[in-house]
Amino acid sequence: MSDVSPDNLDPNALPQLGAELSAAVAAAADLNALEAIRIAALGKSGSISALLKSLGAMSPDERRERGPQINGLRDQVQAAIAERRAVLEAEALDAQLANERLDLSLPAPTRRRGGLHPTLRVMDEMIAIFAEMGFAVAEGPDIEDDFHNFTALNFPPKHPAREMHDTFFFAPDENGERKVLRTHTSPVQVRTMMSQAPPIRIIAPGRTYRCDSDQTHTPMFHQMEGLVIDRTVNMGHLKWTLDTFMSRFFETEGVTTRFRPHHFPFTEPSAEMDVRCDRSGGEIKIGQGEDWLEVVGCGMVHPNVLRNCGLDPEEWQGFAFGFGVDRLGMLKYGAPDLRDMFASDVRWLKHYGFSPFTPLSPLNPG
Ligand code: 2NM
Repeated sequence: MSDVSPDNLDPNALPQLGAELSAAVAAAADLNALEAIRIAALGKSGSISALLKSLGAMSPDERRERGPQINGLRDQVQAAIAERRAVLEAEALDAQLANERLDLSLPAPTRRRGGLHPTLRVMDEMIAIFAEMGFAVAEGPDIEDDFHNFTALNFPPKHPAREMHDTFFFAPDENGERKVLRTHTSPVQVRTMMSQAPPIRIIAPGRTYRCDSDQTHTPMFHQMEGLVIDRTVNMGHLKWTLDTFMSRFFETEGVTTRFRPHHFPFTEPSAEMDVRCDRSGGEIKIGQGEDWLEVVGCGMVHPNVLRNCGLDPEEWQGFAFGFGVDRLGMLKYGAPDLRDMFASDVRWLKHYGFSPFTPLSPLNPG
């Protein structure tokens, strides 16, 4: 390396050291080599650190001249290292991903039995109940565009749910369009309304994604939404459908429910439905007691949504609802923390999981 000790005042010494360090950084073959260069230049006794320390002993005039040069050199080398590190880290990740393979042909130990995850089981129970009421299952992609996830559903352009903290956005594609991980299963309803002639009676179960994590939120969770479109559908039909579903799901005759006014962009009027419950014993019991638990969002499909999906609101109307599958499953089977649902702890899965051969419910035995 060139001699740029603090007393070497050759005006070319600093640029030359910068060029040498940049070349060394660019040639660093791996992260260890890069770290060695960083320590030699910017570490406690590194060459640039020594220059920075020498500033203190300089006369004010000298410092005014040398200060910006030395700091500039430090910034230049730091930036070069950061850039090289990003490249090397990306290469290391690519190599790791290319090498990681799971051999699915390995024979499974015969005494260790798999089971159904509670979410899957709960989803099957729900589908069985709605199927009895004449609902078909509809599905759509997890990766959605802005139109199907937001615009068609009457979200105003600046609606907070579009913002980064709630929605997982992909990097923009060549047309500048940012795809999203769907934040609800409503885009499935949009796709159904746009591709099938009414009357429509569907449920849309599936994975949904929001940038959120605590005891009651996980970045991925499962939703089930429902949609009925016909010529004379009203809130009474909605209430009967949800009341009937809740009684059957919680296997208690006559679950008491109440509607509270609410707001969603895609329904008007909108409501949240609560079920009567009892929290006095430390756990939640559904269908009795003095407390209320919010379980479903719902409403009459907004005329703008119908129009956006090619339906004439003068001719067709409908109701829609949505709820969290994992959350309702936790309430039914008494698991306290939503995050445990996705932790893949074998002991937890054994406790809360289901044998594939247990009948679904008294209504639908196997
Ligand atoms: C909810 C609550 C209320 C809903 C609305 C629609 C559509 F597409 F018809 F506009 N799909 N789902 C809806 C309504 C979803 O989830 C809490």
